[in-house]
Amino acid sequence: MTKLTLISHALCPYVQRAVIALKEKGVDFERIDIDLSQKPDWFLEISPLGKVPVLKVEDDVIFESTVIAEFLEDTVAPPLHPSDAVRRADHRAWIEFASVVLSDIWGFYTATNAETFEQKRRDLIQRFERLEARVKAEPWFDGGTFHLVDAAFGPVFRYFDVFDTIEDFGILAGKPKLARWRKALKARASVASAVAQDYPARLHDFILERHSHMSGLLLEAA
Ligand SMILES: N[C@@H](CCC(=O)N[C@@H](CS)C(=O)NCC(=O)O)C(=O)O
Repeated sequence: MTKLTLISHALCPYVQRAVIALKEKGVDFERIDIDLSQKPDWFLEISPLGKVPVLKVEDDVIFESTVIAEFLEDTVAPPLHPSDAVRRADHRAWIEFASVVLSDIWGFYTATNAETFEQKRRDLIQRFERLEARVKAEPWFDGGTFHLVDAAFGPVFRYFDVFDTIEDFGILAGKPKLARWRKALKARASVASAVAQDYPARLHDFILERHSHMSGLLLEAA
């Protein structure tokens, strides 16, 4: 058996993608969470960009969540990409879209003033309108089969479980397919177990530490 070790962080959405893919493929792996504010020397030595996730395959190192997922796709059944080349390319493109949404979400909760916060909120509304037009949500992105693209969006919707406890920001409102898909993702074992039980409390603390506009809203809601 090849020994797989995933170098991770408790909150990282990109780590979650890799964890979901590993779990969907039923692969045994060891997870090591590190403190990204104090990166260990051994981690900096093996991670060219200083980022998680990193997958160690025995003594080899694979970095970048998308590349890790593609490596698993190349090496372990069942396939989580469509067999048709055009559909597969489409799924890969929407995984890129998920990365842009994650970056928008970061901009949203770290915005330091109300104007930027509102602009980021509007950007997110537009992104999710685009997504609503594409997904099938029956119950997954492209119908009845769970794919890697679903793994990429699980961590996206998880943010909103925490944001919703602060305020309804109206970002996902009026998007019935996204609501259906979000519910299915939340209930999927691989997605649910990609983070620890204390994830919501940790994300609350992480947002508070940003001293952002959302930190203020969180304090008001508490
Ligand atoms: N493009 C990378 C993004 C990974 C990423 O941004 N990881 C963050 C945590 S969520 C990180 O390690 N940040 C540490 C840093 O940038 O110093 C991927 O898909 O794996």
